[in-house]
Amino acid sequence: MADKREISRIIELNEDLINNNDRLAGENNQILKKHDISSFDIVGAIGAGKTALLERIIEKVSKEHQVFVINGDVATRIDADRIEKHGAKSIQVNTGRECALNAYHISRVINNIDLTEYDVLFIENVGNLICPSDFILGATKRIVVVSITEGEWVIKKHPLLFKMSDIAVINKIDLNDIINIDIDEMINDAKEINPNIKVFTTSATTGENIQELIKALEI
Ligand SMILES: Nc1nc2c(ncn2[C@@H]2O[C@H](COP(=O)(O)OP(=O)(O)OP(=O)(O)O)[C@@H](O)[C@H]2O)c(=O)[nH]1
Ligand SMILES: [Mg+2]
Repeated sequence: MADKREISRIIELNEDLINNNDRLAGENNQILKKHDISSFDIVGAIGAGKTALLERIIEKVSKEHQVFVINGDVATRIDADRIEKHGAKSIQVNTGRECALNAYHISRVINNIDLTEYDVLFIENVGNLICPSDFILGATKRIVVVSITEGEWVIKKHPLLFKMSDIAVINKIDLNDIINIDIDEMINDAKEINPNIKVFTTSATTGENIQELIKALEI
């Protein structure tokens, strides 16, 4: 078992990691601002519909905006391939054993593409409602996505990401005829955790409320 000194060294290393991440995230934010790029970090549960929502958003905005997407995924490039079919450029970052993207991943990408070609950046994080809360990435706004199929308590159970986000999306509302949960209760949970958060209930399948969500992005 680790002794007290070893434990405090581990805590210090962890704090260093988070401090370095925050510094790099600040640099990312400056670079993106310098290029006038609106940037969004999308976090959320596995399979909640992050990529499907991005597909719908990109379909609607890609005539007016040049969009770049960074897709975080443990192992595949499935999401990046999906995105590229909808009129945006995309790069997949495979995180392997890490359960979230960090600012270093984003720094490597944005320092290796021609940012003058884009005015909107979406970063889809690895599907996870816990790990991304430790690592800010440098995007201007954070969007947290859950869906009604994760159960009506999913927001209450993961308050941290809702505290840190500007927009919350409750997706897959088209399935509520079958699931039959109290969606208003989920909206209240998000507002109770973060009174400033904007909440949207959407269906990436039917397109319901996607336009309203796009309006809230203010791109
Ligand atoms: N019925 C319904 N299905 C949806 C909706 N949004 C996404 N799906 C389906 O849910 C599954 C997961 O969607 P994705 O967009 O891959 O979800 P994700 O959050 O990007 O998943 P990961 O990147 O793997 O974490 C797919 O089969 C989608 O077609 C929705 O609004 N309604
Ligand atoms: Mg995805």
